[in-house]
Amino acid sequence: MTSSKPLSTSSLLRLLSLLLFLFSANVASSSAATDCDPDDRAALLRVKSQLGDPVRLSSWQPSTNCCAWEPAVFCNAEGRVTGLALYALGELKAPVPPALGELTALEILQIESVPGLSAPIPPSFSNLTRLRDLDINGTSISGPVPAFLSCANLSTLVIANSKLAGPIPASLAALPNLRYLDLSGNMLSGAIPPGLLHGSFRFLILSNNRLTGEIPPVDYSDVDTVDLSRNGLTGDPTPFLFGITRPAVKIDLSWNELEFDMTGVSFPHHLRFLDLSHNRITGSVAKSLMDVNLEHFDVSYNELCGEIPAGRFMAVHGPDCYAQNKCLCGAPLTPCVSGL
Ligand SMILES: *[C@@H]1O[C@H](CO)[C@@H](O)[C@H](O)[C@H]1NC(C)=O
Ligand SMILES: *[C@@H]1O[C@H](CO)[C@@H](O)[C@H](O)[C@H]1NC(C)=O
Ligand SMILES: CC(=O)N[C@H]1CO[C@H](CO)[C@@H](O)[C@@H]1O
Repeated sequence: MTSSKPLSTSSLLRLLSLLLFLFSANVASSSAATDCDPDDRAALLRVKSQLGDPVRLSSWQPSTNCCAWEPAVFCNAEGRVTGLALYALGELKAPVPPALGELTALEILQIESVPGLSAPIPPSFSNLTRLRDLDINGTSISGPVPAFLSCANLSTLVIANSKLAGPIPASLAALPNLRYLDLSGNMLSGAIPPGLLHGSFRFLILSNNRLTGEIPPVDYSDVDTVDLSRNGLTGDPTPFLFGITRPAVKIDLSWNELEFDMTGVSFPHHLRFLDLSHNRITGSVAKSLMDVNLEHFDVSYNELCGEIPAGRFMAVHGPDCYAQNKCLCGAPLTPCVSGL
């Protein structure tokens, strides 16, 4: 009998890619022949104790090789812990263990479906300078998206001096290697810190939280996916959408409280996925969308009005993309009344 939720398909895929990455990067450790680093073992035992000694971590015993502990510790050839996946830990009630920040060789940290895990992300995480992938999903962690995940001071500087060319150097962030940040399905609140999308980010997923405030503008980033859906974000995100030099391929801002006039917005041609549904967008559907080859497009549940632009890539979008707006007309909806 277990009270743990089964992992979602996406979680399983992420876990599989984690295993593949760690396996291919560190074949030497696959036999778990290397004994683990004593400091890392001590840190892991503190993590276990800070979690309240869950039964699921019963293989985590002193004087055993921590590289073989389940679930799921991964080491490199030197026995340093480079990956940790904590999931399905059963019923526990504990804050995020600060001792995780002592695992300074960590490259991938994944915590999934641990609803009893609460409290803010501890400041000790700023010591995880080698972290490439931070994935905390389906927990009760609260508080802000930590400022140490961004390089706020530098982005302020870049915005102030628009002559400065090139991406924000990620080396100035506390976690310069961070590329994949998924903090979806938690209880994070407050505003998204400015400078969060620094040079090395590829994926930023903050969906299903309680984030508020405006989406901060971005000057330079190589991000592929931005999913900020299902929060309470407000304001006009268009400076954000177009600040990105190499525009994100997937942008999901659905289920927020965004308010802007879409009429003159020029959407980047690289977009493949754009979901702006369930917001408070006004004006008419932007003509620039005719030139964007979107595989997924949704502006339903907004306050748009007027004739839907026709031609080029617009033809593939069905009526559902436009449902529940103020007064949209034209294909694929009903023809506009002449004189409108
Ligand atoms: C980071 O690690 C150093 C050295 O172990 C420690 O002194 C410091 O308190 C840690 N920082 C945080 C924020 O925990
Ligand atoms: C960023 O700016 C704040 C206040 O403006 C300052 O206290 C802090 O030390 C700065 N951080 C860095 C890393 O420069
Ligand atoms: C990527 C991923 O695993 N996302 C999941 C995060 O948690 C929410 C709800 O807790 C799921 O719906 C997502 O699929």
